Amino acid sequence: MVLFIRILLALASIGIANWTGSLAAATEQPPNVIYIMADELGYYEPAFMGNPNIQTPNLDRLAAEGIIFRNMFAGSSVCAPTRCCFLTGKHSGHTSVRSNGGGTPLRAEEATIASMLKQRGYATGGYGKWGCGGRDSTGVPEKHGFDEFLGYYDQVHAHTYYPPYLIRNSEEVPLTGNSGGTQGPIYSQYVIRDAALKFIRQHHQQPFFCYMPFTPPHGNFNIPDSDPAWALYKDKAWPEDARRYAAMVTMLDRHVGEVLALLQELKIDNNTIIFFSGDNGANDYFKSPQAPRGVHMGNKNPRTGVEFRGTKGTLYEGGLRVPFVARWPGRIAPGRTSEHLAYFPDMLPTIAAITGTTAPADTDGISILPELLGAAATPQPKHDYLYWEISGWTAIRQNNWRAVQPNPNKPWELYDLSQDPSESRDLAAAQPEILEKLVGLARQAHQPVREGTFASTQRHERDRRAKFGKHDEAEAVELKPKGKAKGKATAKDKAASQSRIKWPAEGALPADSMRIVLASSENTANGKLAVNAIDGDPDTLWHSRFSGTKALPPHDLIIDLGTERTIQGFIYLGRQDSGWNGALENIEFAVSQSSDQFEAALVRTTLQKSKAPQEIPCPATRARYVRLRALTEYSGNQFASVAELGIRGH
Ligand SMILES: [Ca+2]
Ligand SMILES: [Ca+2]
Repeated sequence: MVLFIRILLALASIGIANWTGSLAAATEQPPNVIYIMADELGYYEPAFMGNPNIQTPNLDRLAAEGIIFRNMFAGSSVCAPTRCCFLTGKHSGHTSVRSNGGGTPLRAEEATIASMLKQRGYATGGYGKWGCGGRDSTGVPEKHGFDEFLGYYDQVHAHTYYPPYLIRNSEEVPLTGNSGGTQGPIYSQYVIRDAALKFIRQHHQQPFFCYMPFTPPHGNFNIPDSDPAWALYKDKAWPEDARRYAAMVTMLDRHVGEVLALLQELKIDNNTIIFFSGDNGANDYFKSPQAPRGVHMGNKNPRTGVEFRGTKGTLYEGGLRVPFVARWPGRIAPGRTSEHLAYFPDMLPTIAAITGTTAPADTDGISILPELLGAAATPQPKHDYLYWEISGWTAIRQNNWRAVQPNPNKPWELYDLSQDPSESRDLAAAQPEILEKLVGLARQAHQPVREGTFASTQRHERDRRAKFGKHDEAEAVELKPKGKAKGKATAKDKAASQSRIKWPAEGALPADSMRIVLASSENTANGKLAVNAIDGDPDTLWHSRFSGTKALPPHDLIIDLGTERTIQGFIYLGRQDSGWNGALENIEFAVSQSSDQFEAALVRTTLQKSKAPQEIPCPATRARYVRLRALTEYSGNQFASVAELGIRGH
């Protein structure tokens, strides 16, 4: 009899495990999914990871009732890129948001966890820091599957907990009396937390996805003195910021507790899976000669003293390790830990498997559902490798081997993490074959970035000024580059160009029938947007990104002609001011019936160094989309700029 029951149990577990595509379909209602992501919480900072300084009783309970992943890695080591990996299921060699400028957009057509779940009828809400597209860009959350997103779209806006307003679905929600900075009457995290709880309450009778990329404990390190968490730390012998930071983590923990209590009150506890994680590696905050890895030591094991090398912003282990727990009563056995190597791109396929949804095909993640359920009958598939890139860094991990290149001009380093978890002994010279294999895989993993675009940056820049309470000022002095803005048309330039250039060019398709579908990058900081290349104004220009992380060639502009046309060529107008930065030299011109797949170029040519319009014919071809690819330019830099691009055809 006992044996019979064992067999039944085994069969049941096989059944569950094999249902990865239809786990949810087997239940009456697909499970709710909650993902809470703390901004900056380091690997060893929650108490359940051993931290002696910071109290996190609710997270400890979450961990005790669920599973801890001890080898969960962020998608990237800074805010915006890591969120893009999470939302799209892609690693950072394939994502559209690899710059951490604050508002770099997802492309219009990109699927996210939320847009995937919309197809399954989920209510979708997001509360906190978006970071994947400023207002009026192709990347805003409400165009990527979120019914509601309340919080900060741009990361600079999020650098105050007292903003004059938050954003809800691209509209401003005033926080009356706030004027940015470090104090004010309304603390934004309370507003964001309230909205998240309200969303869960409103949608608890239907399947919902609630994404909470909460901003604490990211700096500014501000928490109201009236918050109960402050009392726990205000008298500690740490610098004030370190005390504020600890209080912010404990406040965040309390907010997690409120979510747990609400699930119980609504009786949806058993049909809701909650994930909790950090967003990037620890930052050694508040370090000093006495505390070289920071006061709270997010990358130093408090029991053994073993350290992870690096911090947020680097691609050593310490830049990428995040605390991670998942809890799903009745499904995930309590009190487990996992050593499985996983990272943020895995979350989209995991949530697809949990909810019985079909994931988009072009992702890099592997569902961790087998590991979550712990069903021995279904082994957890493993990654061949995990890949990261950010700001010139590249890193790749395969099992225990890890190769890192801190920038393209430095040699690759190689570490055996099974012997050397702190990455202190470079084995590049001793193990050249292993290194060569990893570097080859890393090269294959990288694709040039293709960012989304802004229709206008006015409201986006306003949000960035709101950090200082200067949103209503026409221009924010703090955000402008010092000195004369390069590439900006002077009155003299303008008069000259207006007398010289006739635009639109004769025989070109009307500019208002065209639409930018993507730019590999655009320099939003001074308004050199991709839309400027087709706005009919010779005095406005598109420039590849040079503020913050410089974007490297090839630089692409892809344009939708609105309908299929017979394309006969294009007319390029270089920048009309006195500058030459980005003036195109070698280019390729390709056409396609789809916006994301182009055959071989119809034309490869060298443009002239000239301010005059240049006419480039191509064999007449039917297509709806065109792509201009800039390979080299005349200033000796690696930019691209275009004042106008006309398409010849009918
Ligand atoms: Ca962060
Ligand atoms: Ca223009």
